[in-house]
Amino acid sequence: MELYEGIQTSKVVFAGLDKAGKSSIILALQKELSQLDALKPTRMAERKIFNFLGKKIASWDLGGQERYRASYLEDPLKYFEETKVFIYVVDVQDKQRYNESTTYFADIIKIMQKHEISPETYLFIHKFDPDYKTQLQKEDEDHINDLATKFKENNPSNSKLIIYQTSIYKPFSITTAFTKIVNKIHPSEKDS
Ligand SMILES: Nc1nc2c(ncn2[C@@H]2O[C@H](COP(=O)(O)OP(=O)(O)OP(=O)(O)O)[C@@H](O)[C@H]2O)c(=O)[nH]1
Ligand SMILES: [Mg+2]
Repeated sequence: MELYEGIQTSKVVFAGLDKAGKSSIILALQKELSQLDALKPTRMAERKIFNFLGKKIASWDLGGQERYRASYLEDPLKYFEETKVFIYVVDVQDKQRYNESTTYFADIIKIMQKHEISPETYLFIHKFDPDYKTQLQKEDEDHINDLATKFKENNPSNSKLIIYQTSIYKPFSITTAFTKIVNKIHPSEKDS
């Protein structure tokens, strides 16, 4: 647990390529969707503290531009130490960069393993917009399944990779996923 003003917070790291939608997802979790239009590419790591279901969350939004990616991998403890939850975001509509994205994911997993950091790990297959979903061809569905398989292969066998399909055009998809995630790290008394 991290301490912030003496209060315990759970560190949740968001990573993924640039433009994957990480900062948008965080705005959705903060119920600040009106700020979406003003979003700019994130420079390095942006930390925010917010409440979700009455729990304090410290989100670390790791800007995904190439030059920043290298610096997280070079100084992993600074960014990944004490991570409770690791959420990797991939843009499902950016097929050209599926490989680049799985490679970056694998790099982060490897470096966390090396430092014995083992957060709960999730994959958000993002930009799964309602209209995108209806236009999906069988071929696209196969690609997405392959993508999920590739991510799973790059995740250490001892931790399960849970996958959610999300879209800012369906904010509920984001808050539902995050509710499950938060409930898992903070089980209510009756569950524990
Ligand atoms: N169609 C669609 N676009 C989205 C969705 N989520 C985010 N976007 C758009 O994708 C673009 C990039 O979003 P950001 O949230 O800034 O992406 P990011 O991952 O934070 O990017 P970096 O900060 O550069 O790492 C913006 O134009 C968003 O409006 C989504 O679910 N569907
Ligand atoms: Mg960003």
